[in-house]
Amino acid sequence: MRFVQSIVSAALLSLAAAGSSLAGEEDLAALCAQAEESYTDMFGHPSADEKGVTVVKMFKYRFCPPKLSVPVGTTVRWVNVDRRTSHSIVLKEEGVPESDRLFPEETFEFTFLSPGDQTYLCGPHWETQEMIGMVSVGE
Ligand SMILES: [Cu+2]
Repeated sequence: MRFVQSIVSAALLSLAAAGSSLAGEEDLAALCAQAEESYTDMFGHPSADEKGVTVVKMFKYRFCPPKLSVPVGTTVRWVNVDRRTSHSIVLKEEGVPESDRLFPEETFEFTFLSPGDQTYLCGPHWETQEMIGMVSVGE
């Protein structure tokens, strides 16, 4: 688990650094709009239409949205809306194994039952591309 803890420390530092760049946030907003377009192309409806889950898209080495606030008991569905790249989900604080590689249009779900900020990573891209996200789980 020591390796996982050290990658999470690096992830948190990266997340803090990313949040300090306003230009970066504007770029991310544009990128996430593209991610939503890709989602609609793939599934025929907006991601907000999914029932019973909150969707996070994986697109061009980013999570969209990168930070999410949800109540306890929420199921998050990560969806790969890239055309070629595969991604994975590492939920280190939850102690679950890394997901399988998710190819385009594939999904992974997790239900958050404990409150707190849960940082997560894309296994193949967190280090090289800073592909890192957070779910803030409320009481
Ligand atoms: Cu990835």
